[in-house]
Amino acid sequence: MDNRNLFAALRAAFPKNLDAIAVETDTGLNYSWRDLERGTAMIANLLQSLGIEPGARIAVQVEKSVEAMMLYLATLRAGYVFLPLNTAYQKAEIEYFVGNAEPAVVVCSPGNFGWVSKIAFQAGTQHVFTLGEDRNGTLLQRAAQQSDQQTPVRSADDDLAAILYTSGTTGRSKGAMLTHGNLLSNAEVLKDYWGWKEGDVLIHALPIFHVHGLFVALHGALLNGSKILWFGKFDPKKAIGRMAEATVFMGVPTLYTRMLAEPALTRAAVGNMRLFISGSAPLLLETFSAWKERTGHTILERYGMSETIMLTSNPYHEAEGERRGGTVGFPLPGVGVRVRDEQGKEVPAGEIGGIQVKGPNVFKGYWRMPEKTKEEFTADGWFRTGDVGKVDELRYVTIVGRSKDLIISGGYNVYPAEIEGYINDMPGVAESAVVGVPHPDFGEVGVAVVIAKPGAQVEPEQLIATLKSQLANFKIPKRCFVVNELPRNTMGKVQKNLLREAHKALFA
Ligand code: MLC
Ligand code: AMP
Repeated sequence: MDNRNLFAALRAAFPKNLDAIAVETDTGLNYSWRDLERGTAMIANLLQSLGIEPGARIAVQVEKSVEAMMLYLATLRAGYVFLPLNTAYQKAEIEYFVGNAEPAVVVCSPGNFGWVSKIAFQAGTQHVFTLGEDRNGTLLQRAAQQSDQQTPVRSADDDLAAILYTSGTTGRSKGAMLTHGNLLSNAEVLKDYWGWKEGDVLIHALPIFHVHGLFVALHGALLNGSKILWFGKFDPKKAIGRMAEATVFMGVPTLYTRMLAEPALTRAAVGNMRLFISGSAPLLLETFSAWKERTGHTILERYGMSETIMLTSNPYHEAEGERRGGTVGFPLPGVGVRVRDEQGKEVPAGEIGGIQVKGPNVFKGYWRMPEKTKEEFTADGWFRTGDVGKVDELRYVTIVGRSKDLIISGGYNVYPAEIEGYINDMPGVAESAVVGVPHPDFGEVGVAVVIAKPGAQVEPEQLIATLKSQLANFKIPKRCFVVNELPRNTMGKVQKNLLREAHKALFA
């Protein structure tokens, strides 16, 4: 059997000269390929020295750093399962993920050790380490005592590599289980499809706890042995400032609109660039066109999700077709995409329905939720994405909406049902509805519409402040309205479309 361990495949693509620079950070640090090789070996040895079972989960909530990336690679290398967590998550959110995943190891920021370790120990986790932004914390102290030699474990396509929590179509967060085969096959397809070549340099400006920054961007560069210009946090001025030395950029639409607001974004500034990729949220035609006008580059939009990694992409090579704004391109090679109506019947080309997907990229199921997993697949084995769209005669896929009640804000997913749950628990609140409305910076943001209990007084500012103390900041509705009633249909269901319509110009 071939070793399908993802780390082993990425390692095999390192350049011959291990002393060349692999990562250059915005704080002026340089890491060679040898540093990545040695650092990941030492962390992998540390994990293996803990005596934990193969397949154990390593949950990680730390600020972005090259060492955090190495921790991800070391987890793969040692045969464990990486569980990344958004740094914005607060106590209740972490309690749920850690309780559900039962990780053997939790790694958190030094400043959060108090509350995170308490949650972890209560969930039965035996090992809690810290990792700070500046190469500080107990993880690296302990890893420093380990050997820098380690043989990557052997993995089969079906072995778990990562679990990403996502709310999918409804309800509580579910852990999407991704295998070495899912991640490696997708990375291999994209390397070819996006024309990665010698000399490419990637600007990495996304967080590394979701599909886009952790998998698509990182695997892309590493599988090509390409240097990474590393940004701890996205800064439009600084990103543009490095483009003369880079060739590939990946971002969510907010990153593109923020760069467009910079006068420094000129044709000359991007003269060395080969490819701009957008995804995770709809790219407005307006942004697509403005980018082309200003830079001469046609942004390549692609479509993906936690459960499937990348499933469609606009073409890189002109011979395969043009990059069409407003579409997410073609199903990737080896990936099946089809559109079905509500009865599960095939719809004609160009007609709208539910997007379904099948292929080596599709996840293994939701962690410890076989019933939920079954619900999301059709009888003939296709995964229901929860996105609504069409495939035209030329095979271009267009997403027109979502059947899942989901807001995508600056590339992060916000589930109205979760926010409504918190609001409804507040004293004085009878009921609430959270809807997404257009926003010039984040694309879409949440707005809460709330009904107070008879005789009770609900203050919007107070409500928002309470939510801020409970939930990740990007989930907080940007506005709150207290009203007497919510629009309902004859079945009594809240008509969110009418609320969206009523508030659509709030941030225009
Ligand atoms: C930050 N804020 C947001 C927000 N990000 N509000 C709504 N939506 C967001 N995405 C708010 C904070 O709550 C805070 O408000 C204020 O903005 C400043 O916070 P910040 O952290 O300093 O913001 P900033 O650094 O400007 O972050 C914006 C951003 C970031 C766009 C750079 O959100 C980001 O990196 N987004 C990328 C997400 C991503 O990688 N998605 C990929 C998912 S993978 P206050 O009120 O508290 O001050 C996926 C699959 C696929 O979807 O296909 O790729
Ligand atoms: P996540 O759960 O974070 O993986 O989010 C996945 C969802 O993001 C998909 O189901 C889509 O709704 C959305 N998405 C990703 N890429 C695009 C895109 N290019 N255009 C529109 N929506 C997208």
